[in-house]
Amino acid sequence: MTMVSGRAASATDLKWAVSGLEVETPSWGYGNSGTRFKVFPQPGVPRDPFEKTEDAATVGHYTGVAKAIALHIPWDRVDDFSALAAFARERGVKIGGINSNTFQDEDYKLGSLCHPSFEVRKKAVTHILDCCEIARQTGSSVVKVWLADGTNYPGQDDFRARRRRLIDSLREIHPALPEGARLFLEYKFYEPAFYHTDVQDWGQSLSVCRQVGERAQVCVDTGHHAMGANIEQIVAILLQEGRLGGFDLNDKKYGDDDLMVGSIDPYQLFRICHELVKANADESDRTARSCASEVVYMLDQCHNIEPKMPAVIRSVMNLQEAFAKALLVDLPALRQAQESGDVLDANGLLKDAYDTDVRGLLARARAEAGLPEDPYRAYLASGEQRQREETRVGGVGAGWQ
Ligand code: AFD
Ligand code: MN
Repeated sequence: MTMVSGRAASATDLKWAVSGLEVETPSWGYGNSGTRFKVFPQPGVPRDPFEKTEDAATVGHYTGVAKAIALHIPWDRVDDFSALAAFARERGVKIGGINSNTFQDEDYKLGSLCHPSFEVRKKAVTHILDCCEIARQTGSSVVKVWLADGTNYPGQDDFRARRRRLIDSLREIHPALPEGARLFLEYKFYEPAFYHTDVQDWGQSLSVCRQVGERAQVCVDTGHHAMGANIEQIVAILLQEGRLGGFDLNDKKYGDDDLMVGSIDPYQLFRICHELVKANADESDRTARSCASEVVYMLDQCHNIEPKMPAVIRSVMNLQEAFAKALLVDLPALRQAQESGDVLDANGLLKDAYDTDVRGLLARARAEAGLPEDPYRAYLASGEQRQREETRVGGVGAGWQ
C-alpha cells in the first residue's frame, strides 16, 4: 500500500493522469513506417491527413487525454489547413505541433539551415516560415524544428560556421511565429549524419535557443541520447532554465528506435515524469513551475510491426501509468529525507511510488470520468480495427512521403 502524506493512495491522487494530462499523437504514427531495410505496409492505415485525424480522434475517444494530432509538413499538406482544423475540431481533436521537414528534399543532402549554400538555407527557412503560416491557420502553438544537419567526415565543414548559419536562419524564423506560439528546437545524438550532428545534445539546443529568442525552447526526444544519458537530469536543468518546451516521447534499447514509450524502460519514464510533477508543485522555483505547466507531450513513434491504433493507445496508457506513479510520490517526505541526507529513505520513497500498481486506481479514475477502464482492451473489443481494414481499401496508405 502506497502512503501519500500518511494516507493510502487514492484514485483522486492520480486523477490528473486521466483528466488533466494532454497528449499529442503524431500523424505519422498512424501511417506505414519502417526502417531503412523494409517498410511492412499494414491494412487499414489512413490514406490522407483527414483519415489520420479520424484515427487520432478515436485514440482521444478511448483514452480521454490524447486529443491533439501533430502534423508533419509536407507529409500532411492539404489545400485548406483551416478546413482540416475544423474537421478535427468536429471530432474533438485539435491540431497540435507543426513539424517541419528539412531532411527529405534532394537539396538538403549537405544540410538545410546549416548548409554552406545561401540558396539552400533560404529554401529551408522558407519552408519553416510556411510551417509558421500553417500553424497560424490551424491555431497551433508549436512549430518544431528537427535538423538532420551534420557531416559524415572530419573536415567536411566547419563547426562554428555551421552553427552561425543555424543561429542566423532561426533568427529569421523566430519573429514569424504566430502570436503566442513557440519554436521547438529538437536535438539528436546522431543519425542520419554520422560524424557530427549540428544540434546534437541538450546543451547545443539550449545555447542556440538562448541566442534565437524568448520563444525558442528545447524539445527532448527521449530516443535521442547517447547510451546511459541521465535524461531526467537534463529535464530538470531545462525546467530550471525555463527552456523545456516539450517531449517527443518514445522508447529505445540502442538507438533512435522509436519504440512505444514506456515499453523498454518504464522506470526512466517514471523518473522523467517525477521531475515534471515535482516542478509543477515547487513553490520555490517559479521558472521551473511555469515552464512545467506548459510542456507539450507528443508521441514520436513508429509502429513498424505492430498494429498502429492499439500501439498508440497502449503508449498513451504507458505515459498515464508513469505520471500516475509520479503523482503518488510523497514530495514533502521526500524533500525531508533529502535534506536530512537519509539516502535509503529518499530512494525508498521514490521506489515505493514506482512499485505501486496503479492500474486499478487508473481504471477507477477513468470510470469516474466516463471513460473505458481499459482503453486498449476497449478498442480491441470494439471491432473498429477490422472496420478500418474493411473500409480503407484502395488508395495509397500514408507513409513518409
Ligand atoms: C524523426 C527524427 C525526429 C523528428 C521526427 C519527426 O528522428 O525524432 O522529431 O522524425 O520529424 O523521428
Ligand atoms: Mn522526435
